[in-house]
Amino acid sequence: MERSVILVKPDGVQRGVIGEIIHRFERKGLQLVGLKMLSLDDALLDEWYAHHKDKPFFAKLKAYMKSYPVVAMLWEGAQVVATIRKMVGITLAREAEAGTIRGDFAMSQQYNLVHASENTEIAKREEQLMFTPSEIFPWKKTDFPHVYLDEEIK
Ligand code: 3AN
Repeated sequence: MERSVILVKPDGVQRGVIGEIIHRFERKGLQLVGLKMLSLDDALLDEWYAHHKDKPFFAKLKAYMKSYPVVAMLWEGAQVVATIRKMVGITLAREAEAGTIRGDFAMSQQYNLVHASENTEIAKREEQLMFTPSEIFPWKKTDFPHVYLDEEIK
């Protein structure tokens, strides 16, 4: 099944929404297969945000992402990358749809609480950058027969 990497960013850790974010994904029926707190460094951020390295906000973005620890999560589910992007909302948080994480809890373009893998290819790269194999737990979630049809999780 598909996996997506989520970071609760420094503002999300400071604002105390780690539990809220986990709660939303759990209630949705997604499966948590990796979870840790860490401080990001320049080497990881340069790879993580390589597509933003020429943007005017890159230096500020890096300084912000290093300012406090983040919480990294790996979530699994059918088409989970797109599902989570929808639940997170658009980058400019004050214009994000009500009912999304950013729409409900944030106002800023930079301080938008959470990072979510953009597509399945990026999700695979981010999983490898963020988690070692021993930090990933493919446990059997016994409620799946109540969450999915059999053919949806083949
Ligand atoms: P998203 O997180 O919605 O996928 P990206 O990948 O475009 O957004 O941007 C990555 C992060 O860079 C955002 N979450 C946000 O913190 C920051 N960012 C994006 N655009 C801007 C901007 N114009 N000014 C300041 N920070 C920005």
